[in-house]
Amino acid sequence: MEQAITLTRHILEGQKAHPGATGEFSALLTQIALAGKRISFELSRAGLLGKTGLTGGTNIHGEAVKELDQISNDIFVDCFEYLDLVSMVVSEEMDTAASLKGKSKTGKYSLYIDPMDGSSNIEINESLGSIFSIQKNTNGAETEKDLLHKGSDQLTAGYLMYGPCTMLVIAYNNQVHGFTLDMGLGEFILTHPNIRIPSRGKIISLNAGNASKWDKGLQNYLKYTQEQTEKEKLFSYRYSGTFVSDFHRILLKGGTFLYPGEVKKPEGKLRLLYEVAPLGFVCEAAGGKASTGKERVLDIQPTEIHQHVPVIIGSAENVDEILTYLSH
Ligand code: AHM
Ligand code: MG
Repeated sequence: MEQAITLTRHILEGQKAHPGATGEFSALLTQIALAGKRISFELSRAGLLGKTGLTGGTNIHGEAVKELDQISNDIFVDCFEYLDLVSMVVSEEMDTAASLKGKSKTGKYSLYIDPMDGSSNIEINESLGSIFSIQKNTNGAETEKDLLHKGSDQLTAGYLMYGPCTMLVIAYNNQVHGFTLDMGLGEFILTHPNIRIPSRGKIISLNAGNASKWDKGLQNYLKYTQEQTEKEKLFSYRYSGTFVSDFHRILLKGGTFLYPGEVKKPEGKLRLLYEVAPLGFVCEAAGGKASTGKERVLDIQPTEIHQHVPVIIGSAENVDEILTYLSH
């Protein structure tokens, strides 16, 4: 353990390597880590304290809000409220962007979060996640329109994964690093430095129950993977229903995660600003690809904060292969 690189040490060393650094980036990452520790703690007791149920409310997407959706959202807001660095927060659990400019008007950054990803898995004690993205406010951030930045402009993005261990995966400067929470020390330890996604992989992660509603080309791709699997075991299907966990498996093992649009609902289910763009940023920084089927995820100019987009994300060769199947 003596040689362990904690997140704090990693951040401070990064700061030293950039003499002009203001310490702001370090402060932002420290608060993300704090939010992750607090949510992880809440999750570890939720089953015992009977906090796995619904609040009775519905979010902007028409989904029933779980108690832990609300708790995690409040934790993120609380961790950034007093910092004076983040001026606006966009969250899956808040209908409109929240302004954190109560104390001063200096917030230079905006935060985008899916505070509890995979919340339908809460009551079965399945792996869950939180997704985050931070953008620099180029022209101030007064209105929701000012928050509609392309994914390629993200300063940093990543996720927390609450599995058997809690992990923090962060992408910035074209690098991806993974940290594992040591519960005893209360510190994230660098366990996965410089993650690179395999250029090709066997895993396919999708909800096959929706296949009859997809584009014909994608149905043909699914058929092809089934035939190949029968013949040569070229593919293997894995799906947990938590985007973070399904993506994490792809990041480490290679393959593709898909949540396509349907012919009658082409925009798909997942949200651009706080689900698809952040994980797209992580994937590209690790050497992979993220596409909607029509364009690179990070090139999309958002038109509204809760926008949905289809996604095909993972190993570059797998994503390219899927794109050749799609009808345009
Ligand atoms: P959530 O953020 O409200 O939990 O919803 C997003 C989740 C993703 O984590 C997951 O990939 C997807 O919804 C699963 O959807 P489905 O049950 O339709 O397969
Ligand atoms: Mg989600």
